[in-house]
Amino acid sequence: MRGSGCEGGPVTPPVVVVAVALLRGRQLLAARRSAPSALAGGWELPGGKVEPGEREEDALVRECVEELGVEVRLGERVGGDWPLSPGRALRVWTGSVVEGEPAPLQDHDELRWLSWGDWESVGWLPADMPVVGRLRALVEEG
Ligand code: 9L3
Ligand code: MG
Repeated sequence: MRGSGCEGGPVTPPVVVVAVALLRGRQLLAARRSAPSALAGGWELPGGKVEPGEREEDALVRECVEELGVEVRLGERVGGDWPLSPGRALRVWTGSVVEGEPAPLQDHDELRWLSWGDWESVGWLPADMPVVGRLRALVEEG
């Protein structure tokens, strides 16, 4: 019965982290983490943990207000569950800024709109790297 969820022991629900690939034409917004120290200096697609009872898309819109100070409109999902660490999955949407100019308000110390040719020019966090690859294919398809 191992892994079937029938052992009766404590079950840790999988943690979902949501992130957004903000696009402006073919430019992609990359955010450099300043915290926690283990991730500092790594570049990511902005986002964060979904709170209990919160819809994933709502969490992502909230994270963009908190971290970047902008209102975003979400587009399509990019892939399915991207592995993050044991028990945690990353779910990604495309999006665009509908109000405001992104600023590094929380957990980031730099933001960069990467031109199409520069998408691989930053040191993406390991979890985000394959997402960026898939996203390029999606954007290229139009
Ligand atoms: N994470 C990885 N890639 C991303 C995001 C938004 C988050 N694009 C990882 C970093 C943290 C965890 O997920 O270990 C939770 O993210 P946050 O709530 O600290 O932003
Ligand atoms: Mg975050």
